[in-house]
Amino acid sequence: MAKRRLAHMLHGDVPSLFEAPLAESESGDVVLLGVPYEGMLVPDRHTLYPPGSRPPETFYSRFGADEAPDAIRRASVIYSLEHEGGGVAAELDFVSLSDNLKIVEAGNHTLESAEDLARQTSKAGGVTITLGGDHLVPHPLIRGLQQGAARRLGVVIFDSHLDLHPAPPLWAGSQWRTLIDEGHLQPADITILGPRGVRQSPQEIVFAREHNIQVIPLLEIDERGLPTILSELTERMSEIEAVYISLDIDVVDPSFCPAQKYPDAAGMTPREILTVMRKVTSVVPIAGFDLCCFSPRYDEGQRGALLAARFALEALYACLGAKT
Ligand SMILES: [Mn+2]
Repeated sequence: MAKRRLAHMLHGDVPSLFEAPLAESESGDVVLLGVPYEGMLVPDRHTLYPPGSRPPETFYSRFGADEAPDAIRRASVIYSLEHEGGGVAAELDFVSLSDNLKIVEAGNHTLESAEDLARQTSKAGGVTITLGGDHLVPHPLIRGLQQGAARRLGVVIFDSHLDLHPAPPLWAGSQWRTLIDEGHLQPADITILGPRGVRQSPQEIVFAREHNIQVIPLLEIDERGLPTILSELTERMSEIEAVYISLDIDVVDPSFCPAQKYPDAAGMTPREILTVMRKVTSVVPIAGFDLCCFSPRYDEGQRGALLAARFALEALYACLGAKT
């Protein structure tokens, strides 16, 4: 019996995401990339560490999101497009992903080069699927996507936190506000699903309410039920031209994924998240997806990396709908 070999290696012992072919040009229906960026670390309200620094861990902060893209790629061979048939998806009536989408892996990028790549990709009509990195990562991606093809872009954010701080403008707690300030997003087109716990600040919810950003805490999903929330969400998105989905892994219950920068017990289940992704992208074409704040050094048996890869796979499924 012939031994199976990994089909596409990105660098060293790291395969490409889903073993997708490496990009020779940036054009594809779907461009997969990593942004192993973790910077502007904020250990307290008065100190900001520059990108690339490695401050000591504290009780309040975990690091290691810059190690996430390669860890997720390693786990993603479970979902390899090199399986017989090229990624035949049970959830899509056994359609082959590779036969219906040109999927390329563009490797790891800086914030700056990710923005360029997103611009070229959306200009060519493609979708970006990005492995972060901390939660600043959607900032350059959305900027680039909007520069390449300006659309009324809705954003569905899964996060335990609002990330609507006023300053500093470029860190993983202010990115949505900065995108609004820069004119790339309209506040009313933003929905934040899943906030819970006490790691919140009053000024963020004041800003959200004043600007009509839809915030749906996890408790509201529990009390009113996901089907009701989803029908209101899709109704609200009826005038949206495309949707960008941003998934902070800390929205997930840490029992499913312990490898989080800011864990908080009793979160969303993976299948709830997949259901929302599926429903939203069935009514609005997907423009891009990112998964952020995964820290592999806290993972157990690739449990979190496998889940992260599964979320990226769901985004890939959504791209089939965006194309047809
Ligand atoms: Mn968060």
